[in-house]
Amino acid sequence: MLSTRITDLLNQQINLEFYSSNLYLQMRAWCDSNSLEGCAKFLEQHSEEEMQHMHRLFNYVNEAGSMPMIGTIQEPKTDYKDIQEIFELTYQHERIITKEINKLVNAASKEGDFSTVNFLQWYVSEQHEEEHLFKSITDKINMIGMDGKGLYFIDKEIGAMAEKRDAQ
Ligand code: OFO
Repeated sequence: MLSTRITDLLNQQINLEFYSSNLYLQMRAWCDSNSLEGCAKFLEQHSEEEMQHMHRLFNYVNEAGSMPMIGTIQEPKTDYKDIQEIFELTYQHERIITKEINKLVNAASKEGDFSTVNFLQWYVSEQHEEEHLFKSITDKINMIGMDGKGLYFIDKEIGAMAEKRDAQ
């Protein structure tokens, strides 16, 4: 059985994963409407992954005999300046998620709730990968630059990353 504090923190995380999924879906729509098909595909894929992260937490809370609660989900921003802003925001967002996961691990550990600590290890590894992935994309965008054909190549490159993930 989870303590009230850990249940509340896990529910906050459920909410955050839901928000992440909506945020990436909204960004996908912006990319689609700007003919950036590769970026749209990548963000769609990530939106789906975040929904899986949400379900994983939701099921854990349920299986542990507590009540998962969705609550009100923050509205994502709809308008973006360009693709550089989008991927900088995704990187910043993933860093926030990492901090929240670390807080959760810390709280569960302090309570001696090792089942939750163990469950959260998957998220710890996932965040390490995600931060690395989004950082590498922002680095690539800065390297290629968005002038001339830059934007076209960025979209191709990010689309190829999405295809590679699909094939895994
Ligand atoms: Fe992209 O993060 Fe979920 O956990």
